[in-house]
Amino acid sequence: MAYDYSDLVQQAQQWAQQTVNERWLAKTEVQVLLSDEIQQTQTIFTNNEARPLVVAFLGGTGVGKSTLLNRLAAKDIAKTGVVRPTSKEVTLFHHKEINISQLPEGFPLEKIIIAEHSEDQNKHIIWMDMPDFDSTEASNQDIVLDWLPHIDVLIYVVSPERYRDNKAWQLLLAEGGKHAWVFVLNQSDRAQTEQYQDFILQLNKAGFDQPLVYQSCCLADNDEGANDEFIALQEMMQSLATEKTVKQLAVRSEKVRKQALISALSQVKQQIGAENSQQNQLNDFWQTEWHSFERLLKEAMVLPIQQLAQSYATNSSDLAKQSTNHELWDTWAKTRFLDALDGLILQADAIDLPVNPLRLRLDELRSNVKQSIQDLTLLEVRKSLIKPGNVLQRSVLKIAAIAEIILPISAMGWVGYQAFMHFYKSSLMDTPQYLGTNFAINSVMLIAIVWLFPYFLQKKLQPSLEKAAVKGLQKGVDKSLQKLNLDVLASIGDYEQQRQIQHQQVQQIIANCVSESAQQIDATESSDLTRMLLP
Ligand SMILES: Nc1nc2c(ncn2[C@@H]2O[C@H](COP(=O)(O)OP(=O)(O)O)[C@@H](O)[C@H]2O)c(=O)[nH]1
Ligand SMILES: [Mg+2]
Repeated sequence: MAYDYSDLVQQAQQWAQQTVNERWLAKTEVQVLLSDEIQQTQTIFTNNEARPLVVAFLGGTGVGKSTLLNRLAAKDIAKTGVVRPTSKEVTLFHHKEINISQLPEGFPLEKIIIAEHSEDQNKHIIWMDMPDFDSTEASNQDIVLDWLPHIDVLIYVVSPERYRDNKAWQLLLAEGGKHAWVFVLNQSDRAQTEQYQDFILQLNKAGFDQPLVYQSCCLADNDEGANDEFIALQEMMQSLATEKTVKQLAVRSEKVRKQALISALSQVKQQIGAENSQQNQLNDFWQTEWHSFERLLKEAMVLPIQQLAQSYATNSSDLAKQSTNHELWDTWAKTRFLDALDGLILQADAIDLPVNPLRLRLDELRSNVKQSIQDLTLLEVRKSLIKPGNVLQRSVLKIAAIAEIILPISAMGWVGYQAFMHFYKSSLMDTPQYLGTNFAINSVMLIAIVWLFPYFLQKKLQPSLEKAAVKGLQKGVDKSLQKLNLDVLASIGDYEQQRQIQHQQVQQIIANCVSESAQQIDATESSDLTRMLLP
């Protein structure tokens, strides 16, 4: 599907606005898409299909543009003069049946003179006289530039002395491809053959292989018979002013303008950085940055972790309050982390990536770091304080607790049984007697040992709360650092993904600009027309 130029401009500008809003690019970086030249999409005619050919005299001050238009009109419609700058306004000379319905917005009406005629031979042409392009008044140049997109054929008028060194020549070099050009060496009464030949040579150099160059002399009394091809120029333009030419030129100009849009878009596109993903490069860089940060931080955290563990162990209410005097994520840690992030941003800048959206994503992250570290470490401390020690420690403790009850009871039972049995047996035989002092001492010792052993075990194996808190804190710090690292990697991933999307979007608009089958100018059909165009 072929898009209209105005649609494409709209697409491009919408995209530009969005990239600015999302901080991918600065306003100044998309400025080229907002230039007058790109933005100019209106036409001066309501019906573009059957519009007349717009032909304008362009050139430096005093070369005779206004004189030429007056000669064409056979009356003084455009102001002429010898004082610089002469013409400050645009003069339009057109058939009364042509309806110039809507002049583009912002065109200063007081700078437009419109003269109508009823001559049929000029029915399909709007002739225009432009303000002097090299005049000292800057507004003159603006007017010319504003009108340029509405003009099909530029008649570049020069005088024998000056045809290369003025601003109009610069315009020809810069905008040559966008228009059809016809050249007039006016004031031929004062020209030398060499000047005419040199002018053609210069045009060859500018890219016109066979430029259409007419000489003219506008003196009322051309006594010396100076070269004057003005009538020929007029007739050539009249024969060319067909619907087909207008259409061909319009198609060509649209194509050229689309090309300009493509180059503006490509220029802006470069500002979004390399087309292929830079994620791996950023990730790698971040990993090295992260490793040194992590090592440094872990070394620096040994002491605060111990202090914090102590305070948790001695005063467990600190855990509930969520606040202690010891901060793990202190200003020092925060500054080191910000340094690491800044390093990443600098790296992105070094490989020509737009840094603002990356900074935006990282900013979001850095504001949450403290809270997230605090939450995670607190959770881990609680977990490890609830279940202090390791599995072996905890199972031995359990066994010891059971043994503390079972062992003394069994020992006492056994001692009681022995004492009873001995007393019973001896009473059956002769006189009942006790087991004696040795047995009593041994029994007391046995009971004491089986009672004390589990107690001792429990006492010794009881895990220290402080150690448990240290373990919890370390685990919490490890986990939150791991999470932090992953968060940064995710930010990089998201940034790169969005950057790729920006590329795809602008690439799509560029693809839309490539018009499918722009009508070519048929060279055999109109050689004059092809001579007017830069290849
Ligand atoms: N000798 C000579 N003077 C001319 C010719 N055409 C125009 N002039 C004079 O050049 C001066 C500037 O002409 P003008 O049409 O105002 O130039 P513009 O600034 O290009 O519009 C006027 O004094 C004209 O009379 C010409 O063919 N020969
Ligand atoms: Mg003038």
